[in-house]
Amino acid sequence: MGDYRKMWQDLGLDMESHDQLLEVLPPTYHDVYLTQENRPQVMEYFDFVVNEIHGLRIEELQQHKSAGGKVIGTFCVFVPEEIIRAAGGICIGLCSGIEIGAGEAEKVLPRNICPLIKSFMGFKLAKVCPYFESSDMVVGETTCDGKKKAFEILNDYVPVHVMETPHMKKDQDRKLWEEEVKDFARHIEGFTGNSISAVSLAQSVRESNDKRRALKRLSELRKRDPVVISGKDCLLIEQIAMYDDVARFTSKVNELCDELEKRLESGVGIFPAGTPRVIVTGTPMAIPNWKVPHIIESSGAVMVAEEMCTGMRYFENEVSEQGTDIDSIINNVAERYLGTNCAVFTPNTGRMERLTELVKEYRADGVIHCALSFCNPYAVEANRVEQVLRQQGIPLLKIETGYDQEDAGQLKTRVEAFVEMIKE
Ligand code: BJ8
Repeated sequence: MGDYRKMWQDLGLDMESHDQLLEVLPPTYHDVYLTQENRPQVMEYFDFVVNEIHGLRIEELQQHKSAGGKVIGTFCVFVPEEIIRAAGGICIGLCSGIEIGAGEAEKVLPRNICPLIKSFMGFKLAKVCPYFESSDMVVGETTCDGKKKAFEILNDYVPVHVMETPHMKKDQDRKLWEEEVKDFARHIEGFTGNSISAVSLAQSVRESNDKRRALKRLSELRKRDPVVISGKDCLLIEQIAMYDDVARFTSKVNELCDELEKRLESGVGIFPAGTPRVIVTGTPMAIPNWKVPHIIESSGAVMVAEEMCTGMRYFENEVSEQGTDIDSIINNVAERYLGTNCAVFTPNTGRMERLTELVKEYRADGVIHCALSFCNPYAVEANRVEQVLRQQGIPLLKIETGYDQEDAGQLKTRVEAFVEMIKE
């Protein structure tokens, strides 16, 4: 990575804490990613993006801001990125996948709270994230209680706009959500000073759909045996999707798929044929949370799909490209996002149905349900997942964990036992 110290200082980062963060990431990345054998060549691009995670992309954001553009940070796949880009903004998924600034966060939050929430508060209060410090505004949502209340506190440090997300999918919820998306569009127009036209929104919808289609194409390639790409690499790509330039990212994912298709023709796999295949479901795994995937893929199994927001929920559904007037395009956007099977919905039967379909489509031998500690929606919904999978005779392992490495040994023992069981 080049020398970006001046840029970080200008952003107001706490340089000492930031240096500590930068010392942790490269060895972890090396151990988890760069030790994999026979990786596709195009993964070099994604390695480069991670290497430059606080460098080049931040520089791009600063250039955008210098030209009068806005950067808008988000924490949930419910926030329609199309609308932000249609108003000339850049949408950045703020990561929150590492335990950092916990001491600072615990000054304003309870100790026992989901690590994702503690992480984003810690990032902001400890001033270690250049994405956060580049964000002119953050968009929150009323998905879970912890986030909803934490956004009130976050608003003391950065302007926060909160979208009210429904918790059911009845007709009145759809209407509420459509209105909420329209209100969001108005808010973004006011904030950026740019109006959203049918043309700009349609263009933005097409770009996001192209990105989704590229990720879907990659996902389809994972159905084969032997698998052509590791689940860890796919998770990384899904994490990078949240903050990279949309057109560049899409073209790199398609380039990767071209390479993988050639590998398929010549029968080259990344794991031997017959390696036990698992689907991971649960809370999102924000960058650099690779703990459980790394354990899975170093315990004799391969992840073939992620039924989570850093996974299929991010790219499975497209926005309909049928409408031509602004109202119908916004309604199409709202409709697409309401298809997200987040555990904050009740009931959330769509998730169970999709999960069992995925097990068949991806010929999975088992499912690993992974919830972040203190995440009530997913921890409680694990019961419904278990019930449905048991009825269908699909093996399940349930894990609850945080961002620290203290339980890594114990988790590895449990995952290894599960892999042995599904092998039989
Ligand atoms: S659409 S999964 S990205 S809300 S892990 S903060 S739920 S206590 S992240 Fe999520 Fe949107 Fe749903 Fe997806 Fe709360 Fe649970 Fe923490 Fe969570």
